[in-house]
Amino acid sequence: MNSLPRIVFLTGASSGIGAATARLLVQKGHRVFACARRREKLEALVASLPEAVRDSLAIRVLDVLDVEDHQKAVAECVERFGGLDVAVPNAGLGIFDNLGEAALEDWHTMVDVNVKGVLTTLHCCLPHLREAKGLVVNIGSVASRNVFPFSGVYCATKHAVLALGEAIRQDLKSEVASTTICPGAVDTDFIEQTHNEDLLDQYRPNFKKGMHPDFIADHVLLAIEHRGRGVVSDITLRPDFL
Ligand code: NJP
Repeated sequence: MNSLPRIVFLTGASSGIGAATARLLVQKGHRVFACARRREKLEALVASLPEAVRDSLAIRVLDVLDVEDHQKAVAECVERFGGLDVAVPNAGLGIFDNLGEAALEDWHTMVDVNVKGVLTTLHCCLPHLREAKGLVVNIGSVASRNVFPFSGVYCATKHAVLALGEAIRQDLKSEVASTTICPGAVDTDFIEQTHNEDLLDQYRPNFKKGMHPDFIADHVLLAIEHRGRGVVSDITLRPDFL
């Protein structure tokens, strides 16, 4: 891996964990190519930074499901910053409902974004990561190892993310390292994707009491800055109240 600063390709940068990660990494001297669909949120992210570090953040509208545009975005990142050392395929969502009542479309959306989107980011970034002896920081979940009621398909997608991190470790270990961060509840917009009103009323207070997204960002930074000393393979982070 190159010496500091690292060049980071980040998805899901418009809110929550992704926005917190972009903000922290840039303030710590790294360069971040930050992608998401909502341009106005990405612009607000830039505006939230001190002027002196704004050049280290590039923003790019990207739907992670658009494979061709994903390839273009990665090429633009390399062109803009001169390489790519770290991929953080953070874009993801959970739509919670009873398995017997959920819409097939919602299952497909979760699989598409949380699994196929992550795989697309990885595939597009891999040649550059291999060249840089880089790092993938996946955002798994406590749902990567457990199954919770009303979130079975979400749990299945996050099991896949953890498996992918282990696959990177096994197949690419001399070239690319992998870290999977497995958080419990984080206070972001995440729960608002659920349309089942009863579950929303039940779950919202728990997510509100969840970890601050900055706490997750701190561990993305830790994984990146420890590269070269040892690999943080996976970390589970839980809120104080659990
Ligand atoms: O949620 P939120 P988090 N193409 O809703 C983006 C995991 N996690 O920060 O496109 C591109 O604030 C969306 O951007 P936009 C979770 O599974 C969370 O909590 O503009 N981007 C937004 O930036 C996920 O993997 C908790 O709408 C797409 C971002 O994804 C990660 O943390 C617990 C997209 C979602 O930001 C970040 O989620 C846990 C698409 N098609 C794991 N679809 C938690 N919050 O409690 C969505 O264990 N995005």
